[in-house]
Amino acid sequence: MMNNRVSAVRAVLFDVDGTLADTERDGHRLAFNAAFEECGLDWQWGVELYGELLAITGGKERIRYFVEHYAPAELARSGLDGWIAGLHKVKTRHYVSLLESGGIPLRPGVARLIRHLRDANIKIAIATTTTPENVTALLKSTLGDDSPGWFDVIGAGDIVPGKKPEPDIYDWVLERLKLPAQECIAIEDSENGLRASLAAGLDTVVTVSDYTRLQDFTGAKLVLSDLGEPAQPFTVLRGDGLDSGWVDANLLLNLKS
Ligand code: XBP
Ligand code: MG
Repeated sequence: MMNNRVSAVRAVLFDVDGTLADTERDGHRLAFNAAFEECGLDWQWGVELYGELLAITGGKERIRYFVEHYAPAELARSGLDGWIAGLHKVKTRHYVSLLESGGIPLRPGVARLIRHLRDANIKIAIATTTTPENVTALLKSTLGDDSPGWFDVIGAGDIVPGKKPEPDIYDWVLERLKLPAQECIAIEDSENGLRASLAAGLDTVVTVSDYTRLQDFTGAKLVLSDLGEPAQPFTVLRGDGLDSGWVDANLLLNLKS
């Protein structure tokens, strides 16, 4: 049998929502609701409904799905796409200000792994469906003002035609990294994200979040509770955690065997 083992991991591609931070339930959801209120809509996305709506990636796409299924009278609006885009802009303003107030911390192990990869000269990149301003605001509010510059490539939002589970954003980032997928690893939290990373040819580690833990992670190299810290080791949900308690360059390289 051919040995596909690579001698190095050259880049780690991070998803954002659910992976870097638990942003959905108490971040994006609240920002959507604040935007609805500001725009005079009586819509309220509860925790459970939002879990259902998360199957649709992209905030504008999610609003459209909601209109189609829960508020179809709005479909008669002229310029529906523009109206949704305007509503989503208001949502982004609320979300960014929530982040700027320090509202959402990084998940366990995220800051440690990012710093460790930089020290190990392994490139880091972002591949997300969310709006670019959201990524910058999250990174700045948690890792400091210069942290967006630590990333070799940040791929976000509408720069590609197909959102996850399409592989487009991962393909876009890999192209800019100028690296083959075999030399990289993706870190994801959701089934849609995993489908996207696998379709781009990336070995993927999944760290589950509250909304995603029951999803189908077939094809992931490793499914973990989180990235782990020496003082707070991860739990392995699927795969071989190599008796380690936290994700580091060594563990990622071992996944390549
Ligand atoms: C998650 C998403 C996004 C966010 C909301 O992206 O699907 O749509 O829920 O952000 P990922 P926007 O897991 O790829 O980071 O409203 O800006 O789309
Ligand atoms: Mg995600």
